[in-house]
Amino acid sequence: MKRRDCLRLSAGWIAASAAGLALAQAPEAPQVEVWKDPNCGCCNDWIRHLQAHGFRVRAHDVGNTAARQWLGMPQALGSCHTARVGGYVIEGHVPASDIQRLLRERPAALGLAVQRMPVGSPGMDGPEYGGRRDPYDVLLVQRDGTTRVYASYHQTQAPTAATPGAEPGWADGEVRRLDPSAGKITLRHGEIAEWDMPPMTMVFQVRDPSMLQGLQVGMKVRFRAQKHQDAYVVTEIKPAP
Ligand SMILES: [Cu+2]
Repeated sequence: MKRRDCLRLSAGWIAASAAGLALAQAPEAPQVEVWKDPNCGCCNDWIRHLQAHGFRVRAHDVGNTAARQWLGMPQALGSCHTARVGGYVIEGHVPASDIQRLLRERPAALGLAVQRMPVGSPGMDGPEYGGRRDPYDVLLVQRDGTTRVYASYHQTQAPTAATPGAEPGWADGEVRRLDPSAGKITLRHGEIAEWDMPPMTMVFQVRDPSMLQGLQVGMKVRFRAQKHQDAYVVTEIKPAP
């Protein structure tokens, strides 16, 4: 329901249901202060995304229009939540990895913004959206309101691996471990461009344990996966041709 609230918020900024929120994280992690509507489900999902990436979050459930204004973020770049971390202002569903990069590189800027609420951005992703991923940009915003593109996501349906004969949307991998009782598979995979993920071996959930039937360790496979709140779920898998 939370995500549907989001869509309602985007249509008319109408609040729907309340959602709880865990705030405890490791004390050494950077703290993010977030201003948002108490009923914003996708704001809470974005906060969980930040927490999963090691940020501590302190939320103010007072709406974000006033905060956006006094923090100097242009209203035209507005989204459902406004945040402050390490002296920078963050507007909207900015990926945690871009905030980490911002804090590492520390450019002269006001902060980062993702305008409106693109489906497929962190907190606006997952099965509730049917795996839809709209293109969006993360903008680096200067104090005078000018912007430049800091990162782009989902701009093309580019092949996910540089392997000859690669299929758009499919990643190449090799089965390293099968765990049907837990519904998990460990895959060594090639680059997954749409997640900006280098080749690595990682554990995936599978949509349905029956998908693991017929697979063997060492087998080369092609698979599709979806990101759902920082977990990766394999939705389709087949032997590589
Ligand atoms: Cu939102």
